[in-house]
Amino acid sequence: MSEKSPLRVAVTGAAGQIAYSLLYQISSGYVFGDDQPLILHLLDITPMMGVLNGVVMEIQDCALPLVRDVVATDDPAVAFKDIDAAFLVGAMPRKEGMERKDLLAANVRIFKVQGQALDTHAKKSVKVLVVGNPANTNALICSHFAPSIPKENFSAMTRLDQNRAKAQLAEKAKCDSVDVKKMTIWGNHSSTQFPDMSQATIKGQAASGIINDEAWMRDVFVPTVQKRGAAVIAARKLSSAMSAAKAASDHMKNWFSCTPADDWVSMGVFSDGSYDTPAGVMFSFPVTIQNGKWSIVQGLNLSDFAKEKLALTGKELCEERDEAMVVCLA
Ligand code: NAX
Repeated sequence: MSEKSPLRVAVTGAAGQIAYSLLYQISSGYVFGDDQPLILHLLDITPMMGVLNGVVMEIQDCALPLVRDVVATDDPAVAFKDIDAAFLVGAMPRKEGMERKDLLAANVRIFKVQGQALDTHAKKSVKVLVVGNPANTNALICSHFAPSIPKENFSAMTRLDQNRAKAQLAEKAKCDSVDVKKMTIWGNHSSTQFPDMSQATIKGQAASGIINDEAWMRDVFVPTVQKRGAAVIAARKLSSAMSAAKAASDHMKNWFSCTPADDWVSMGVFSDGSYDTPAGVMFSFPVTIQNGKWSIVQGLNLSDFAKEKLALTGKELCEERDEAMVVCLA
């Protein structure tokens, strides 16, 4: 059988800590398949080119059978040339004394430039996953400045939150996380996100019936998932990296193929107003994927508690969008 032609896969923030785990997972075949050759396009900022060179040396030293070439650059035009997939991980980190507003403004500028470069240089079929924070609003801005690429080709990562939630449910129910399905993260990848276990199943049975502890769900489960990132920083003195890379890999793996018949995944995607969410923001929904195309799961019953949480996280996303647009148009 003839070999598949290589996929061009861009990773930004390629000298950073998430990329350090992510690059191996992509290169090993986990994401795009173990018969899919790859050309890696690695982007970072100019001062990081020395470090990035070290990462390229390590990729070479892995002698990975699927990696056919590596392009390392500080120029988005080169990084995004003819790419099929983009993991936009690179972002400005929060520095001491920095207000949330300043962080948003700095990142909006980065994602405006990257959106413009994707528009000009990437394939129109490119699938773009934004990991760098604030991920949902960065994805929105990126898409806004790449009008020739369909809006459904942009998404923001909430898969880490979904994976964290599955792990918490599995621990509580004394099962494996693979037994937990249909776990939903609604809204923003921030502390306003709503991890919703009401539709989740454990070995095919309703998780809420198995756990049967409403107070635990509200007072332990939801805040634990919402604050897990901060708990990892407190323990590791560094933010989540291995688990973030795994989640980014899971997200893109499903997006390039499908979701199993008995499961769905959570992705930040363009809201069409489903479930009374604000249309036009990047809102995390439960989605199913067929042949590389996602659709929002419809017809779920939401409790008043859930509706309240969705309204709160939707309001935050609208505020972020409005602030971001002011920066972009300035
Ligand atoms: P690091 O600081 O280790 O790496 C970030 C890299 O991005 C650095 O090498 C930096 O030079 C590079 N960079 C900065 N500006 C760039 C630009 N304009 N173009 C290309 N590269 C650029 O951070 P890391 O731990 O890897 O985290 C990366 C991002 O992921 C952060 O914004 C972080 O907040 C976000 N996260 C998002 C998560 C999610 O679930 N959506 C979870 C994990 C993580 O916190």
